[in-house]
Amino acid sequence: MSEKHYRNCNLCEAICGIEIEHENGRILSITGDKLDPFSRGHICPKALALRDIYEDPDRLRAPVRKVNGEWREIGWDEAFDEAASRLLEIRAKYGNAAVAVYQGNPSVHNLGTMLNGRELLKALRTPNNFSATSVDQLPHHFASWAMFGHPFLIPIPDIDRAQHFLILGANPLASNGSLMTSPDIINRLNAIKGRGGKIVLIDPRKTETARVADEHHFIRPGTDAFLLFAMVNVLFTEGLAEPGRLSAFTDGADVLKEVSAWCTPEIAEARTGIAATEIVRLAREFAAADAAVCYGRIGLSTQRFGGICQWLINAINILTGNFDRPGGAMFTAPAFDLVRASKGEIHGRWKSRVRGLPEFMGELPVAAMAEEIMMPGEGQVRALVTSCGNPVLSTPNGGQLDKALSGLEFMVSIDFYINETTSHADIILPPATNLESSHYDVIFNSFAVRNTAKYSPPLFAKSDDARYDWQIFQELVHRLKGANGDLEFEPPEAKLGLGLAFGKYGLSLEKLLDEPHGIDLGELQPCLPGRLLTPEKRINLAPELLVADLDRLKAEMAAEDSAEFPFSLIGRRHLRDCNSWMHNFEVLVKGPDRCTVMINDADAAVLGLSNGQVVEVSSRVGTIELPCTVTDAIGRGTVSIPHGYGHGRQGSRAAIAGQHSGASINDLTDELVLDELTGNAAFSNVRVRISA
Ligand SMILES: Nc1nc2c(c(=O)[nH]1)N[C@H]1C(S)=C(S)[C@@H](COP(=O)(O)OP(=O)(O)OC[C@H]3O[C@@H](n4cnc5c(=O)[nH]c(N)nc54)[C@H](O)[C@@H]3O)O[C@H]1N2
Ligand SMILES: Nc1nc2c(c(=O)[nH]1)N[C@H]1C(S)=C(S)[C@@H](COP(=O)(O)OP(=O)(O)OC[C@H]3O[C@@H](n4cnc5c(=O)[nH]c(N)nc54)[C@H](O)[C@@H]3O)O[C@H]1N2
Ligand code: SF4
Ligand SMILES: [Mo]
Repeated sequence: MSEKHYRNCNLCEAICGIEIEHENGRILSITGDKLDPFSRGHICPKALALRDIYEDPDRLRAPVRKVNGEWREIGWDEAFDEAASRLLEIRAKYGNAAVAVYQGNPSVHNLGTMLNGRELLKALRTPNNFSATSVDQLPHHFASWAMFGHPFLIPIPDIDRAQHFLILGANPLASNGSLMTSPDIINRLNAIKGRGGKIVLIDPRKTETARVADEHHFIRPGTDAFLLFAMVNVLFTEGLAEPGRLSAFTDGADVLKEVSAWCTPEIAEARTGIAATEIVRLAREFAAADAAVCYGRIGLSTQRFGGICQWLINAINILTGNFDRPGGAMFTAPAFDLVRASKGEIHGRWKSRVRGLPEFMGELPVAAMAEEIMMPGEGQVRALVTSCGNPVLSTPNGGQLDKALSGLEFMVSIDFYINETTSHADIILPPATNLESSHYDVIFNSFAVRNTAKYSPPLFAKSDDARYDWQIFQELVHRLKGANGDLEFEPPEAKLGLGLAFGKYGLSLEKLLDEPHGIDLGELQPCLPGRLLTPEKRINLAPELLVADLDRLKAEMAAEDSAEFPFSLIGRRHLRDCNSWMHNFEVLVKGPDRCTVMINDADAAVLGLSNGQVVEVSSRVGTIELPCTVTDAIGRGTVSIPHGYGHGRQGSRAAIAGQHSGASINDLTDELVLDELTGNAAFSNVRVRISA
């Protein structure tokens, strides 16, 4: 007799509820859980790959150690002992800075690494702490910290009640939504239109999301800060800045008015390519809508002015009174709340050794990781611990990092794949898969368009000689601390249970276990000024650090187009990709080659390129070759390449991914070009040349 198991898919931020039918340890089917109050039965094709990950013969099931370039399976104790003793030895010889850490994206999709990952950082005491945050959402954290007093107080678009949705640099129809956990996004967007609302999209490419939008505007990559400033300018000059009840606890409107005066719609037109009259209309329509919300994601946070962009998006929502109200930008009230007390000063407490880039939230920008490994001198990184990541494919100038990693004295990776990064490790510690682990989404419930809660026990018991991520962390910490005696494991449920009990809804694991489809906790609720964590519980519309960054933006106005690299490169996501690590499953990679460079048909004609032709793309940093897709769905002068490909490198071990290797966009992206304020990588508007 087959049985049914319910859980959340943890592959992307949408946290869809899934129903898994299984019998005798075999998965028969994976479908959407119609009774999940949040996702209502929706899933995407990636959910099916949960089975493929579990069954994948290329997935590591036991620790491996590299001996003369060959991988050999070893026992767990030997692996832990060796990893910890090598790290301690290197730290004793060169100091704390010599051991660096990189934590990748799946860390935040994993209950164990989320609740137990910090202990490893504490035990290592290193200033060289890196993560995927600085190639992703760092500007959101920065703006939230500066304006609301906590990096995790990120406003979420209340799209279920919005009447006007202005989207910049996000493609939720491919990504399924980000910092806007919203399963079944297509129906949620269609519902906006169904109730007479409007969706406006600003994107250098006419994306999948453009198909559901009422309006799409091409924009020159990297210029959104000008557009947003001009919109703020229009709101002030036309008397549309009316924060309403927010005024009672908002400071800095005068300063913002003053510092936005220079950026007229005409100035913004010259930079963005969007007509001044259209910019004025965008601002007026936004202000006039019943409930409007402005939202900007990866395309905005991974550009040179990512911090300014996220600041101004918040400002536009606040100035028009569309903040902390239904249908606007709102804070969540998750059952397990990450936002409790103010974190105080979390910026610039230390700097990176080589380039002097500032720390934020205890991390340094990952764009500096390779140079910290390569540059000799005191404080040089000699050893690296990675978990859940593949920075060789996912961080700027990955080619340089690839070389840097081979110069390390020691590297240990916590990962179940030998990928382009972990192939450099001396030891790999593979955790059990998600289906063998329990799950509660502490992160994405904090960024969701609705408050819900769900706990899922493991589908299958892990084998006795497998380890969970959190056990791997605890084994390493135990040894790094030189603790005596046997290790007593503390499962993440301990912290989870406490957090739920102290949370707003007083939930418990027992209550959640009774509700396998999840519990609906309702729509987002207004909560200000109470939830603010700034010293006086007031919103700061004009934080000094952000205002000061304006000089850098103004200097940009004088910037000339590069004759050597005339094209502007941006990224893209496809529904069946998941960053760098889901290319080893036939269900997801079948069909036409997706790793192509998209180019506008008029540009292709000038260069004499035909669809499918292999072209060379070069930047200051490197050159790659890949086929081109000629299309009118991308603006002139802009080209687009997806990230996460480039599996042809030596050493990685994933048979199917190897047959769909593609090329890595991050062999072109530049580690020296970043948002200097926040330290986030600037993947949008990388200057490139295209040749046949
Ligand atoms: N040019 C360009 N580059 C980009 C982006 C872009 O838009 N353009 N996007 C950036 C963004 S937003 C992100 S988040 C990063 C992602 O970049 P990374 O976080 O560095 O890489 P991933 O591709 O997510 O790699 C995930 C690795 O984690 C492993 N893994 C999966 N689940 C688990 C688990 O439960 N436990 C453990 N221990 N390991 C696991 C997988 O096997 C895989 O090896 O890429 C960034 N890079
Ligand atoms: N299928 C799939 N889903 C995913 C992922 C995946 O790899 N595959 N990754 C997950 C992760 S880690 C993340 S962080 C989220 C990201 O979620 P999204 O932010 O929705 O990601 P993208 O689909 O890359 O959309 C970014 C959009 O920004 C546009 N853009 C690029 N540069 C600019 C610019 O300068 N200005 C403007 N206005 N737009 C610009 C691009 O054309 C693109 O359409 O997706 C998550 N979901
Ligand atoms: S959208 Fe797809 S990958 Fe994301 S949680 Fe849902 S089923 Fe999983
Ligand atoms: Mo991401």
